[in-house]
Amino acid sequence: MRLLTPFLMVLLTFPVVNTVALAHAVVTDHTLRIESVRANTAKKVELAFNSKVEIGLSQIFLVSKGDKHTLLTLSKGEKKGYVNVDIPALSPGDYALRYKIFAADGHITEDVIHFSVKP
Ligand SMILES: [Cu+2]
Repeated sequence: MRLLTPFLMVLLTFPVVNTVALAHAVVTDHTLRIESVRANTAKKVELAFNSKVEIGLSQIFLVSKGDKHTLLTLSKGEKKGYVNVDIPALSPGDYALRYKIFAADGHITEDVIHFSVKP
């Protein structure tokens, strides 16, 4: 029993950890993958999450050259878990969206999506 206990703990912990991880808001799709962002043209990008998102508690920053962060405006997307973000007109170059998404379950997910603006 002494030896078995650690094994049982591992077996019991794994499914629980898995379930919790699945409950977090994770980007499953976003329109930046499909369409490119044109230079000097403001654009609305839709991000799809696998969980209901609390818009008011979530933040998306535009990261530009020199690690400059700009807070972007978010709005509710058409479907559950969809968030629209307004990307301002940008000059050609490499950018990223750094997001902190607050899921309905109270967890925060942070990640970065890279994209480039073509001339
Ligand atoms: Cu969670």
